[in-house]
Amino acid sequence: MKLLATISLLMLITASVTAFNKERAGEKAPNILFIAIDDMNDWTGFLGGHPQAITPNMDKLAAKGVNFTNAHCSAPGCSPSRNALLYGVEPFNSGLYPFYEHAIHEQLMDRYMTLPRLLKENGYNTYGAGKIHHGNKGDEREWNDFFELQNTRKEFKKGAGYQVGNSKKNSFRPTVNADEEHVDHKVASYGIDVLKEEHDKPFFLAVGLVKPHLPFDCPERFFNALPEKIEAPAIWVDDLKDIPKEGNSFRRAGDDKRFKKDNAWEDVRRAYLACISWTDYNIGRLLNALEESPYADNTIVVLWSDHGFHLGEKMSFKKFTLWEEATRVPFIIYDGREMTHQGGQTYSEAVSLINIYRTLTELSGIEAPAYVDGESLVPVLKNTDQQLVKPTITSWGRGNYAVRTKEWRYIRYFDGTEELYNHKSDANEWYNLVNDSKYQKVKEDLSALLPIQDAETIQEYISPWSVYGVDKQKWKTK
Ligand SMILES: [Ca+2]
Ligand SMILES: [Ca+2]
Repeated sequence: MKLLATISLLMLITASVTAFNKERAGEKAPNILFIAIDDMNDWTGFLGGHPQAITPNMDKLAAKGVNFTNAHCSAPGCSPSRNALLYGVEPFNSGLYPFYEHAIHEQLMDRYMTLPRLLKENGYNTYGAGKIHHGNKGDEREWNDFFELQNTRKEFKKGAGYQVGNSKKNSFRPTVNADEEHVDHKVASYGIDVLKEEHDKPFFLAVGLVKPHLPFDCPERFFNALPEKIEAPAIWVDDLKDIPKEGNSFRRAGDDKRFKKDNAWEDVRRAYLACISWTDYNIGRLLNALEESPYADNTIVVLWSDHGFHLGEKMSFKKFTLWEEATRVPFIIYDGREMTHQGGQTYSEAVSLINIYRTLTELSGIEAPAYVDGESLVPVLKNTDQQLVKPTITSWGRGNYAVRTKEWRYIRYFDGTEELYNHKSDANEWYNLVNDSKYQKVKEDLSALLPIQDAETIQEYISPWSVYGVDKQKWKTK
């Protein structure tokens, strides 16, 4: 019975996948420059998450586009975040909560239509480079051309700095290699080359940068450009006392302890800020190439990061939590045609990256498959007073959800424990208000926004290393 239901659902989806192949992007359809960033939190100039961040190029883009200052990922991990965004389905509807090996895409491609593939099948030439999906592999169903990275694990020569033992990943040292030898330089250069070509069809150019993901290494001048003293984020020692057991289990407490013992937090934060500046530098190269190209006035730029990052807040390092540090992301849309808005606007209502799919299909005049989650942000691009209809939800494992509004964050774990934070009075999410009787109505209203049903976790091809901080059984059960 269950199998039959699954088969008929698949047939329904397959039917809808083929139905809109008739649609074609017209000659006037805009080009799209899609910039994917890995692990960048709000430590940028245009989001103000760290006062010493140096990001002039992204700041410039934010100043002429719409800067979504309260944007959140569908999941605070590379693989589930990117699967949600590119397939257009929330983890609680797809069952794609954890990390997956590359082989999962074969079955997902049968089930869903990815955004690049939809564009390719509807009149776009699609070009990709670097980390778009989790993993760096191209697929000819999605891409006319894809620049796959070779030797991404190549060992760089390193300058002085902090490193955990011999760990290649937990390294926070500058490189002494030439810019051109770095992955993100190559990925951006590929994008620049595409922008220099003549295009007879609209193009979708996806550039996937791999920094500021660990290891936090990049050319030394980006380390040197930072002030001598790096400020710590706001951290309160008693913050954890009102957090339920499940929330605590997501934290990367061991890293925090190690960095404290090694007196290394400042070095770690400096290296992270340096890698953000290096990423910004490569984005600047790309945006300059766009400005100098014939496509400057007919290209939509979408810039996003797959999730945020803790750098000591809540005594945690990395991502994989349902708190603000891990879910908030840079997200900018700039429409070079200036048909939709005047530019230089901010949007401070909560918004999810799940909305990128429907936004880009609307802007390119192609119908999104009916099953695609989220809603188009085109009304917001036209008028930033516009309210969205759908809630902004982040999933981390089946049954664990956060919902963000302009004022609130509400978290509910699979065992029913909860957190509630008021962002007007408590931007650091220090004071869990869930047991305060004054806010029971708020809590109930927010709780009603969470998914009523959630898909079973797809068990095949789960990466063995996908379950950071989470008991593996919890991916399987509620
Ligand atoms: Ca990531
Ligand atoms: Ca607290």
